[in-house]
Amino acid sequence: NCHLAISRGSLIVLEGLDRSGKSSQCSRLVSYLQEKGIPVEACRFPDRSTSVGQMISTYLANESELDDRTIHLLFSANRWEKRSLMETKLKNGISLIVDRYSYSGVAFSASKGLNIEWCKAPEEGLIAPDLVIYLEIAPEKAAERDGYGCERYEQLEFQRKVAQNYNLLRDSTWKVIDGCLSLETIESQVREQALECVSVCKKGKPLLNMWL
Ligand code: NYM
Ligand code: MG
Repeated sequence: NCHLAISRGSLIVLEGLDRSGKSSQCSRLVSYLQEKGIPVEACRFPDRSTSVGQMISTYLANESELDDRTIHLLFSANRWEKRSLMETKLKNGISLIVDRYSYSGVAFSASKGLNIEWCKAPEEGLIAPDLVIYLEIAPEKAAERDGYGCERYEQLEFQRKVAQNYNLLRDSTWKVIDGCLSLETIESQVREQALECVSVCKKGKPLLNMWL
């Protein structure tokens, strides 16, 4: 029979502290892959467009108070509500470039003193990224960039703890890039990692679930 298998897309996540440069690199990478004719879409967490996302956004703006575990589970639910759509896209050959994922979920919540294993538990069963690009920047350096906004968590002391928790989460899917390099240098390193990842996934690397 004539079965044309579509090679799957890659799940590529960018992580890092606030002001580490993730969002700019995500959009640059998406444009680059598009220019190369690779089917790709951008997404980000929190996805503030859903009703769960609006609760998160209100909380981040300090316009509501939520118990630490409650907001943790809302961030997780915000990924769960996108899981099946993400799987469909990946299986249809579309690569996803994601600005923050479960690592943000765990690193930020654990910085409030929640147990890290407890934080990881609700992420279990989400799609595991094929590649995590971590833009590493000293919290002090990030704080020098334009200052922080007025959202919750955007404070130097807190970001120091987040950096320590990110360190505990590093695994074999992570590629760490020095976030203090020029935008262009970072961009070319991101491109190189992403192209390699896309080609490995195309060759049939299986889609797996968290945690790995
Ligand atoms: N954040 C993000 C969490 O605390 N948990 C999560 O699961 C995710 C995805 O939200 N300071 C935090 C990290 C950021 C804040 O994200 C808003 P952004 O990328 O600045 O919109
Ligand atoms: Mg932010």
